Amino acid sequence: MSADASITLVTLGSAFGLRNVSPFCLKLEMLLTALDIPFDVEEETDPRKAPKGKLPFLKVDGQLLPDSELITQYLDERTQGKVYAGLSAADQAKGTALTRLAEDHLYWIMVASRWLDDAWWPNVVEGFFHIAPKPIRGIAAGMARRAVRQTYNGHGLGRHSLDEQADFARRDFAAIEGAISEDGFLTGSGPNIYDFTVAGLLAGIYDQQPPTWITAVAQEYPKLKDYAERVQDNVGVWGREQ
Ligand SMILES: N[C@@H](CCC(=O)N[C@@H](CS)C(=O)NCC(=O)O)C(=O)O
Repeated sequence: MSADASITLVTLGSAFGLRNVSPFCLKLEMLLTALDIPFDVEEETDPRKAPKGKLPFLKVDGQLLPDSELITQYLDERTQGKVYAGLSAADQAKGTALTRLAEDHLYWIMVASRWLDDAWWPNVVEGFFHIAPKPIRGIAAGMARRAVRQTYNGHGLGRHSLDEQADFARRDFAAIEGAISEDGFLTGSGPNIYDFTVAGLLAGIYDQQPPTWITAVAQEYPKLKDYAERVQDNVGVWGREQ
């Protein structure tokens, strides 16, 4: 793929007051913008149409690249190392650990706070399934909800009480807060891929409308909200509807 190949980012659309409802999609939108790479955005409501059944994916001159982390590696190669430029081995180790915390742990608690709370569930049906024909909307939504519950239980988090899940989230938030440097970012004096990952997730947690229970837990960490705002402001890409 040539370095000037045209790029389309295929993302989930808007829902819950969020312009970009997926943290993985928002991360790549931030990264492409920060790298100054021109790109188009295409919305896809059905992740099953993605090469690995998850969004985002990238279209590069007709070729489909799945997975935000693999896409990040591709963008690093395409820009001759700009994604990780200036980051020491220690920075990258810290960033990778925080990425795993955000994407493989905290993300799932956020998903559960949307999908598995009976009081919030109607927002998911409205936000994600409004395009399904009315007669099958409830069935399609119910099947997807069962799959999320199964995944959450398989992860292990779903086997804990709500109070315990909230405390897991608190420890994640506290870890991120403790990782923010004096310069206001995770590593270095400006935002980079690791900030896009973490702040992209926090943006959805703070700005989702109506708030879920994890939003209330996150409000206990005002410095994190400031951090998420700082990253979005710095790159000029916001998760919420402006
Ligand atoms: N590891 C993937 C995760 C992407 C992901 O989980 N995307 C969600 C939307 S936020 C999705 O497509 N879920 C659909 C499904 O799991 O069926 C990445 O980094 O791109």
